[in-house]
Amino acid sequence: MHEDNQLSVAYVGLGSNMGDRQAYLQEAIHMLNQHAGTRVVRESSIYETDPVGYLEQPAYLNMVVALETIWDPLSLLHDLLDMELQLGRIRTIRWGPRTIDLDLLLYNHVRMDTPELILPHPRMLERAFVMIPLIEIANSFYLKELDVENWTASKGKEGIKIWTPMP
Ligand code: GSY
Repeated sequence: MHEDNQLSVAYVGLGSNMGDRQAYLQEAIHMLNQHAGTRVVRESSIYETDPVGYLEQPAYLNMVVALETIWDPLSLLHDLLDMELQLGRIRTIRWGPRTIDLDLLLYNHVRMDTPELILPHPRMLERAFVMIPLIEIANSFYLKELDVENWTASKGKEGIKIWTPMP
């Protein structure tokens, strides 16, 4: 828990490309809200995105949520890893398919670099599937140090589209 009991703001990236992808995203949001001391305060749209990195895998659904939490960054990270396990995430191929991926992207204005956790997330600026939903919901206060204007000008939205479930 945070020493001063203050609420912190964290942004978490969600991704799924196995099974009922939307149900995994919804279940993850439910688990975050059920977790004592944490609540989801904003949700981006859901995007369907072409796989990045390891290409021989199905398309992902990606989104970003904003949390208010009493937990410090490492406790929150451990809780996210725990939720991934509960949702059936098995780490086989490093960049391979997964039921759910929960990435801690930003935590207040914290900058840290430890073997366990790097903040802001070290690869987020290379990933349109993170940045597009993040920019949709993030308070500019949390983005200003990330040179987002430059990012928006230089990157396309190729392979990323708003996802609408089949009726
Ligand atoms: O980093 C998260 C897992 N992941 C993703 C993802 O969430 N979305 C897309 N589009 N490609 C990805 N490649 C990996 S690994």
